[in-house]
Amino acid sequence: GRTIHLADYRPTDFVLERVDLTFELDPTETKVEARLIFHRREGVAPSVPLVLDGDDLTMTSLLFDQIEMDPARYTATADSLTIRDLPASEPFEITITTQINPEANTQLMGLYRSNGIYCTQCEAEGFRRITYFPDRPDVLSVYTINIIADKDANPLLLSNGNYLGGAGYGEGKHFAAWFDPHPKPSYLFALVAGDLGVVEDTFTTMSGRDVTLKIYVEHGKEPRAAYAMDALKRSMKWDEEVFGREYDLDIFMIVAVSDFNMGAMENKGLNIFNDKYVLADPETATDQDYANIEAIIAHEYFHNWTGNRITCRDWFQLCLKEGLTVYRDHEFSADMRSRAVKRIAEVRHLRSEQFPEDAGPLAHPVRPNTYREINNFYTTTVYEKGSEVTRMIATILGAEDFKKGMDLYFERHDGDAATVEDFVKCFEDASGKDLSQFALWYSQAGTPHITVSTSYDANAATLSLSLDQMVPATPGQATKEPMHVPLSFALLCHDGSELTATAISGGTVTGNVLHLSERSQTFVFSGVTSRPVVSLNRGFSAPVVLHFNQSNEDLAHIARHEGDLFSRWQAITDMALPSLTAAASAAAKGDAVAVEPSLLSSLLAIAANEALEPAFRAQALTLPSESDIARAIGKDTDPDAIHAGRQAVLAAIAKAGEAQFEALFKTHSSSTAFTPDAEGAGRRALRNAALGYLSLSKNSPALASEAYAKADNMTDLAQALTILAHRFPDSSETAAALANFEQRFGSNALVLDKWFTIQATIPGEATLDRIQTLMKSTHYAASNPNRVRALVGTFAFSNPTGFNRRDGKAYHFFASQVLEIDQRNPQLAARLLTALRSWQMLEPNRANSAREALQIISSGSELSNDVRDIVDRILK
Ligand code: B3K
Ligand code: ZN
Repeated sequence: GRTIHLADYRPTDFVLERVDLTFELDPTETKVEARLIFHRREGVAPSVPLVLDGDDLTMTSLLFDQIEMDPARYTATADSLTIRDLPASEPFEITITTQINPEANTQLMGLYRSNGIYCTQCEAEGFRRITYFPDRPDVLSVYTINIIADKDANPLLLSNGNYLGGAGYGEGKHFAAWFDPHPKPSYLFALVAGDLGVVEDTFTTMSGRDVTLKIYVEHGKEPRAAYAMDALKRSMKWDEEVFGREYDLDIFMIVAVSDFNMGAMENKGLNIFNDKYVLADPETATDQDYANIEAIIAHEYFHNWTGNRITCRDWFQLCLKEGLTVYRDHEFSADMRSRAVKRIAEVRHLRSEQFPEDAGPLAHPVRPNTYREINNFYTTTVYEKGSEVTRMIATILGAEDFKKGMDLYFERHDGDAATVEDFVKCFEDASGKDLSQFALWYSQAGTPHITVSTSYDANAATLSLSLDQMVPATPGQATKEPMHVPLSFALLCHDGSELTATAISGGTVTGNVLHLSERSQTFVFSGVTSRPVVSLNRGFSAPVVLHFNQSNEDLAHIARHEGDLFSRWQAITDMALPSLTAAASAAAKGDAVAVEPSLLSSLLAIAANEALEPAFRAQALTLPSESDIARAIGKDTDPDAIHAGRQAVLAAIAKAGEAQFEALFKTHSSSTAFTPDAEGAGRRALRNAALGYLSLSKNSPALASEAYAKADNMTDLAQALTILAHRFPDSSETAAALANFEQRFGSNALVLDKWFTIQATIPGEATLDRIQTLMKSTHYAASNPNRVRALVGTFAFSNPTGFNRRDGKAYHFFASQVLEIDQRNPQLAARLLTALRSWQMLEPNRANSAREALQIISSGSELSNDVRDIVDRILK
């Protein structure tokens, strides 16, 4: 694949006026007739040919204005169609017929068939696997779709927009026609056909229009779509209230399918979802599943405005729709649930997924400027860091001007294929602020590191806060400019109250936001009558790494008194990390592990504080992960030592808090009726955190085994099973529970995925064998992306000791899996491969083994463009 550059963008030579598609569906021989009306763009020379994208296509006919085209005038290959001698200015019609094989489409891009259901996935470049087309996001057109199929096998025929009508079509067939009045790019096209059950509802919009809502699922699973429907209605209402956005068609449909490369897809009026993010009931879904469903239903719905009505000019602008839409779904979940707890979860996720990406060989700007395979840029940098960048704009502008900027964006760019510059300009125009330095967040990769120090002058009653920023070099960007970093802060007095001080010099401070914009800056505050404790980057206002050596007393003070709950959690984390990294080096040397007493007391005080919500207390009790610790250590990491050290710290906490954990476990176990809301989820999280510690201090599977037996919802059941399997993998209790789980849920694919994941993440060397055995079980399905991710994916991403076993065998197993998966599904293979993105941080022996495994992949004979791109960048 060749490299595409942002700088090379230019509009198409031909304008696409209308699209008419007719599908004659057949499992292996589907016929697609595309009637496309074009005209030459003004100023384009008459000699310029029309070049359309294709991917693996077979053309069976080509008409020009309804008449068979002279073969001398065109060249068709599997991946392009070039047509010459076209009219200089008047519109013309091209009719292309292609034949495709949905059944054989294992890549799950374009039109494919899964479990008897025809469905499509066109973003980013899947439409070109259906027909030859100007398959790029800046080509907006109005579509009419006709679908012809076997009536018995496919009573349901769906596409975007509004239903026009349908009828019988002879020989057991029928047809349906759909029309989408909103011009859209090809990546938002969708088609679904098959036999599915449906849940129906209606939503009345703010202007009083009734919208029909339909969620299609496999027959028998309708009751499990109720929560998704509820989440959809709440999303529609929220987008009206918070962003003033109203839905724009008469019908909104969601279809759940079981083979899907990602979470879901925002096709206009016809979202297609991985069924994992639709189906839920208490017996089969965990609280995390419910939260994910709520967030992803919202995300895809919100795309209707941020993505569909306003789309991207080119794929470099992907963050324009993704970062913004993630920001919107984060805000939605924060409003539906606990804002602080949601923020903590977001930051944990950002640090564990995006920070490593930004610090390793796959680092790229939020808006990349080159790519070889666009599918590899649906990354946590584009999505999650993209969301953080939007959040910073809101922080810098304040709520009111941010809202004005969003309104202006919707007003100015509705119907456009826009750019990041267009977006930023709206906020500049709405606020009068200059965001040119801020815009570096889109173009400079790497997580800024900010070093902080304070000095207090009692005589002058001033506090100086010195900040230095450093953005590390990243691939292709050796040197960096200083960024505009908005840091929310508080100065806390002895009694915990907030001090209002005046910034007298050093830089701009607006409200409680300090604007760092130079490499080095010292802010001086006056009127500071006693030494305050500085709480910096409240609410995680900027996605940066802070180096701020605060004393344990100061951190404990923040943990006790901060009004911002996020910062209280952060203080606990900052106290814990030094203990955890010290524990890792002690474990490596075989020394005893010591735990800072102030950490224990702060942690247990928060856990016991009934004034705090249970979900927050559970977050505080969940220490930084092994990969967080590895990142804090930074180089030459030994996953076994990190694991052993962390376990020792957990054991010390478990011992110190045993009585308290017993009490917590009891109070929060009392059976109240299950509700999937944040409050119920919080109680279960605290209870299960306590259970984890108790199982450690008692060093026995008995409690978890009992909890497993008594569980009346999937959250408690899966947590109990996880504790059993991860802490007592060889116990008879664990074997019994795993067998019971398999027997109870063997026929439910989504629940069985949990069974695979729990086993794939058992720490230690032995897990590789277990995984290889599980792959041979009849439950394993290499063709199902969810199953592959549940077993191979979680092993590579979430099992540091198992995956990084000393002898390198797991890397080699992984390499063979990546090569094998690449044969059928390159996107899935490439995504899995990113699990090795931080290999250079490992101690030399493991790093060498990892490199060997990468070289094996790299020398694979038939690598996809997807895997080729990732392996080349990781090895570079
Ligand atoms: N826009 C899709 C992702 C498409 C991924 C293509 N490889 C889902 C989403 O972000 O909402
Ligand atoms: Zn999205």
